[in-house]
Amino acid sequence: MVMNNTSSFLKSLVDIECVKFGDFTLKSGKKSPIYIDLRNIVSYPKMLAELSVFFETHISKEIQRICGVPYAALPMATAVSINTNLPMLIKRKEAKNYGTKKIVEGEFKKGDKVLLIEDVITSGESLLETITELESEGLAIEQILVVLDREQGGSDRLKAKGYEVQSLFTISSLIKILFEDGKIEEKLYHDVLNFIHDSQITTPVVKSKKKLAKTHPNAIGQQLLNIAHAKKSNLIASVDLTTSKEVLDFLAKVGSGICAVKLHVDIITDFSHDFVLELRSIAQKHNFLIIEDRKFADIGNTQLLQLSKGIYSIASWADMVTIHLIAGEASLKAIQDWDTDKKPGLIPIIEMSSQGALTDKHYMDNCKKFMYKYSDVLGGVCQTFEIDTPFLKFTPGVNLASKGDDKGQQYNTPEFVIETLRSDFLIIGRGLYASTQPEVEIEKYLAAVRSCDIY
Ligand code: S5P
Repeated sequence: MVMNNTSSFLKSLVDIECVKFGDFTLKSGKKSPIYIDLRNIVSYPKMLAELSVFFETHISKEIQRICGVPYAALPMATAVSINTNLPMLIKRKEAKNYGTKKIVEGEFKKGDKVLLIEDVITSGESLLETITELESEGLAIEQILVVLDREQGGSDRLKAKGYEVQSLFTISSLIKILFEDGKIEEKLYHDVLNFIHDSQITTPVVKSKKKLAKTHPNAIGQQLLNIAHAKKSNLIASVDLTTSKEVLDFLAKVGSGICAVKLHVDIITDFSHDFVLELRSIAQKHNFLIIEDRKFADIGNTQLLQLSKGIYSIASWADMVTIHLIAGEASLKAIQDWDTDKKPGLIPIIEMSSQGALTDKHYMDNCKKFMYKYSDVLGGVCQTFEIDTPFLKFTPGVNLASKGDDKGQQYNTPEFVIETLRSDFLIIGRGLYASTQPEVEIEKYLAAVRSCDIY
């Protein structure tokens, strides 16, 4: 029989160094008087069992499955599962080989009600990531139990998205008990309270598409923003398929959920004028724009020829094109100065998603020095680089089910790209077109981006 006593349990957390006091420097560079890492509990089975009893008193009757946020909460979830006989699921954390491994291990059916267990909540980022992945598998998040709330804004953030977080302990209740029991001095008690007060994580302000459209300098950019607002979608499907039929069939399935399609027209084996006509017609039907990802990277004169001539005659049908700025300002200016009836909006590639990309800070800062001067420029393709408002940030390397491929591509989740990288538009390739049911898959991406409230 496991005895349960809050005060003795919390004091034991200090004894086994899951809670430490001192002068710590956090990843952010900020100083903290307290350090919390509950992973060490695995070395103390009795405490793990005790923790499980704390959890059990809170579990809702509806729960059908238990899942721990990897890794710290996995043994906790296991202990609860054994004690309650509620079956457990494991959500993978490590990179998966594309399409070969499941993201959730264990038996379940769609709609199963899940209890999600987490050790510590700070910003709520890892909980949100796990929630998105479990929901994309059809599971319903019924209850979220956390051992310790650091009270820095994470639970409020989840609440704003409709998820209630219940915590066994809060950092202030922890230090209050430790102070009252004489385990810490009064000064330290107040230092920790002040630290909590000064460490609130503010939810990133995501730019509204409607507001941006009003100030965006480029008409095509405004059109893209208005479509995104109207369709409540900032998703751009990158269709790297190689026949006209495949491209058009795919767009018929996802067209209603995207604000633009991005093509690599030079990989389409049967490219023709008819294809362009059909493409434009489907784009009009579903109200999305067309980006040709040509990544121009030459001297001005050559770029104008590549835009207007050859079998593709890109400028005659593309609403936007991508362009590298490696050739310098004059090459960009050449397009800006090009006097023609039909000129696509320009999306410079500032920072690439691939492993080892040479687009370092020096390069990006140099792009920044001149790119905003040209009204043909809509914004930029980048990852961490910050785009100045009202220009637009486009981010590829987005995938719900994979962390990367074996050819250097690196992926982030839609939520991370919106909330942390603060991107305006997400470019999704294989995440959609490699799916056997893209019309189903796109709903998962839409649910993820819509949960970020960006319209
Ligand atoms: O940095 C970049 C820039 C681009 S435009 N990284 C990218 O992956 N892209 C393009 O986005 C790439 O050429 C491909 O068409 C798409 C990503 O496809 P996915 O299948 O990896 O999602």
